[in-house]
Parts: sequence; structure tokens; C-alpha cells
Amino acid sequence: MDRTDILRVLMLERTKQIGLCVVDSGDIRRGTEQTRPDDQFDSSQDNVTLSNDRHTMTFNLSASSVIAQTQVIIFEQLQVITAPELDFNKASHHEKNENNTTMQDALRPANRLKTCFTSLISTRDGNEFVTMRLRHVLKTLTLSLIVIPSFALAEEKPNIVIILTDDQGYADVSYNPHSPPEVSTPNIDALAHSSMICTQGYTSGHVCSPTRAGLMTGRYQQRFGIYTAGEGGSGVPLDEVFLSERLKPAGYVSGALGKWHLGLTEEYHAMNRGFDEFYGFMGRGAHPYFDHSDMNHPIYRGLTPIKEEGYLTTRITEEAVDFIGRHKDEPFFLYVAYNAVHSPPEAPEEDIKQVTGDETRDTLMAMIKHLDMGVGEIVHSLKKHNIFENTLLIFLTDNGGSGTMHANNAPLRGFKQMDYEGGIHVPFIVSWPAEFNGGKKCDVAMWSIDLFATALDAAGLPMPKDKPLDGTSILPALRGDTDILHNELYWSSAGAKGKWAIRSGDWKLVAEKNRIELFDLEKDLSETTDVAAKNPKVVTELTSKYNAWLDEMANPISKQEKRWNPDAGAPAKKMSKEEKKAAREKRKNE
Ligand SMILES: [Ca+2]
Repeated sequence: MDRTDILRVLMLERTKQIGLCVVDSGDIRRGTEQTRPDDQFDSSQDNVTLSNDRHTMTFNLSASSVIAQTQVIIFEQLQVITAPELDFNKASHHEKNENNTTMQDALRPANRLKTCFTSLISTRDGNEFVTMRLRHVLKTLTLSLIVIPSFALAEEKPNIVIILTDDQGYADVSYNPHSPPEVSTPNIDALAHSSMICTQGYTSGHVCSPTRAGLMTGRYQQRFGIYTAGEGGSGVPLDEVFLSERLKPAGYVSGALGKWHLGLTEEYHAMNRGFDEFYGFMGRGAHPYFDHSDMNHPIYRGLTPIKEEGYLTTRITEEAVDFIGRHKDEPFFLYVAYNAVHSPPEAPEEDIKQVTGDETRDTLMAMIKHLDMGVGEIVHSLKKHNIFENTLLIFLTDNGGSGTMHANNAPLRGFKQMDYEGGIHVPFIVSWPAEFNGGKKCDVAMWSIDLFATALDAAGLPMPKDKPLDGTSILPALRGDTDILHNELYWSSAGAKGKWAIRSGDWKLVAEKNRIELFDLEKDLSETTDVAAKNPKVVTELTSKYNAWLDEMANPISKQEKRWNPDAGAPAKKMSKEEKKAAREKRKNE
């Protein structure tokens, strides 16, 4: 159907199922208006009749089978939009009406609508109307058809999908121009190029668990005493409220997949933090990819440990696709926390190609291949169910690429466990085609803590007052409405290691014990040149900002000191072999 005389748009909404019909000009009478709850509606036979005390309208849809097909027989709410003057060919489109709006403006959403439908329509040649789930079109039209007064449509909630990968290098995505030739992530690249690439995306921790604690609560994880992986891994205090809980009142079903790392015992389990479904493992940063037989650290489905087989990255992808298929008709929040590409380096033998001469790196590439395939399948699944457009999809990594895994963070300095950019500045992609166009970059500094407020904003929910958020919605930045979201960003892993950092504008202070370095990120993103000596005032100012911030934060759960204490001195004795081994294990699991 390539007719240019699509004059009327009839929208049918039935709770969460939305059908949309594009009908011929002859099918609807002119002069209709928004229906009201007491309007009569009859969809028997081939006619749809709508009447109230002013009008009676009969639409000859002449294909009741199609109605049945699309399950829009019983309507709880019916809204009719008409735009009588819509005519794609008239020059008068450029004339302004009393609302200072041209018909051209009014037609813009209709044209978008037409584009959206082109492929579908072409496969249903000759059909009078087509139907499909297209929630975002409702919103687009609601916002844009301003020539029609007093007109409101129930807004469909977007799905929210967060894909959080683990320890993936900044240059271990091939859309990064600095990525070396062995890196190939075609699916992540395709997503990036159709999305907003956030070039200044950070995580609030330089290791796994602190970032997750901040992401799930929308608050500085230090507010509730989490500075390190050990502290976060022991559990986020139970009075903190997770995103999954906040989304519930808006009717969201929530699923968490993969690595939890926010507590080992049942009270901290995802199922007790607002998630309706869980598949994955609980505590510790690492989990074997093939061998799931250790029932002390099992894979869970819901609250039940299960015997499991298969490559874990693939299994997580399958679970994600299954979740999307089962919940495609309701708003959902899906948190896909791949443990890929955290250690141990394990991948299917046939995928490990000897390319770099470095066995760990080659294995990492094979792990990334499966991760990339997973992202591709999740996107494909959303598209297959026609819900990709109205899905807020965020892809990011939980911290910088790991040195142990031979990740590549070019052009950034350092690795995971550091507050240099390489430890906290990560691949960060946001897609929501219904809301903003992709294929662009956003250079506004933002971080993982912001995803909470962003999700609430997208779902049309108010920001909580009982536990005020430290993050803020990034949507205004993505729409180009603001170029600043935060005056400062703070990092701290408390006193044991004495590492902290602050970014304010383009200045960044990076501290470890007594050493404080200052970098100008605009000129020196790779943090090669310490300019602290040349800018003592900046150092003083940022240090006092950091100290004031840290004063507000809770003491570490683990009882380590909040600040590095130079007077505490070195450990009294050398570590024994066993202690060294335990420390190594601990590091491995961070
Ligand atoms: Ca990690």
C-alpha cells in the first residue's frame, strides 16, 4: 500500500495490547472527536460503530477476520484521531493555522508512521488496514498532532533493558576506532551505530560489585558503606530500594540474569530485591563458564539452585531471549548481567583462534565473540516482537577492562581496580528509537548510577523522596537539552588502598595514598601528564570537594578505614604463603 492518501488514523487500545489501523479515506466520516467512557461501541460483523450523543460513526472495516487475528475485539478504551485536512499533496500544508502550526508539522509524525509501516504494509499488499504493536507511535502522535485539541492517549511504558558486561575493555568493542584488529564485535557495533554512543560514560566503581550496588540503588554506593567488591559482595543493606522495586507500581515485570554479586545469602537474593525472575549466580565476581557442578556456588533459577550445563554466556543469552518472548506484551525491566568477560579465561575450543600470540588474549576474543552474539540475539528478539522501538536499551560495562585478562582499554590509561580512566570509563550505548534518533554521539559526562533515575524517567515515575537519588536522568542530555548532568563525579574505595578520584568539568584528580595527580581530560584523555604542580589551586579545591563528599558517606561495611591513614604504618609482619594465596583468590574474585 503506497497510497499517499492516508487520511485517518484509528487507534485501538486494549489494556496493554495496541493495534493500529490505517484506513482509507472513505472508511471514516469526518468530524469525529475523542471518545468518552460512556460512548457506545459495537464491533459486530464487518462494521465498527461508535456513537455518543453527538455523533454516530460507522467504520466499514470489511475484514472482521483481521480484527480477530489481532485480538482487538474487546476494547476497554477506544480513541479516535482524525485530522480532516491531512492531504499529503496540498501546498496549503505550509500555511500556519491558529496554533502557529503548519499541516506539514502535523504530518511529520504521520510520515514517520508511514515509514514505520512501509515494510509491513508491503507484505500485506491489498489489505485495507494493518495492525501491529507499535506503542511508540502512540506517543509520537500524542506529542505531535497538536492540531487536534483536547486529545490524550494512554502512554505505553517502554521496556527497559540493561546489558551489563563484565570487565570488557574500552577498546574491546570494534566500534571504538582505537580497537586493535583482533577485536570483532559486529553486533555491538551495529547497536552502537543505531544508538547514542555516550563517549563520557563512567561506572561508579572500578570493580564489579560497587558499580552494581550504585546502579541498582541510583545512589552513591558509599552512602551505605560499599567501597569494595568484598563489601558489596556481602550484600547491599536491606533498607536500600532497588530499581526493580521502584518500577513495580508502574506494572513492570523484572528479570535479572547472570552475575548478581550483591550478596551471597537469601535475603540479598535478586528475588528478594524486587525481581520476579532470576537466572544466574549470586556472590563472588567469578563463575566458571562450563562447569556448574559446584553446588556451594550454584546457578539459581529463582531461589532454587539448579544443575546446569552449557556455556554460561550462551545460557544467559537464551534466558534473555526467553524472557523477552514471554513478557513481550507487558512492560518489562530486564537486567542482563553477563559475567563475560570476567576471568577465568574460558571459551569453546573451536572459537579460540591463535591470532595475537597471547593465549589469554586469544581466549578473551573468543569470549567476546559469544558476548557479542548474545547482544545480537537480544536485539534481534526485541525487533522480532516489534518492541525494539519502544525499548530503552542500555549497554555498558561494569568497570574498565581487566589487566589479568589482557583487555585493551585504548586510548585510556590503566585497568580495572584503578581510578585512571581505564578503570572507570567504559563503553556506554543507549538506544530508544521511539524517543530519540540514534547514529549520534553524546559527550556529556554520565555514569552507571544515572541509569536508575533514567529508567524512572522513561517509565514516567516520580523520583523517590525517601531515598533521594544521587543519579539523574540522562534523557535530557541524550535529547540535546542539556550539556551537563553532574558538577562532580566521585570515586572512592576507602582507606585500605587509599584510592579515590574526582572529576569536575574536564579536571580530574586521581589519588592513591599520598600521591595526588591532576589531569586535564579535554587535552589529555589518556592521563599522560600530571599537571598538579602547575595548578595547586585546582588540586586544593577538588581535594576539599572530595573530602566534603566523603564526610557525607557512611563508614565502610567491612570496618576498613574510610580514608587512608599514613600513620597506621605497614602490616606488622610479612604474609605467609597461605595468606598470599588467599589474597590472590580474593583479588581474582573482585
Ligand atoms: Ca567487573
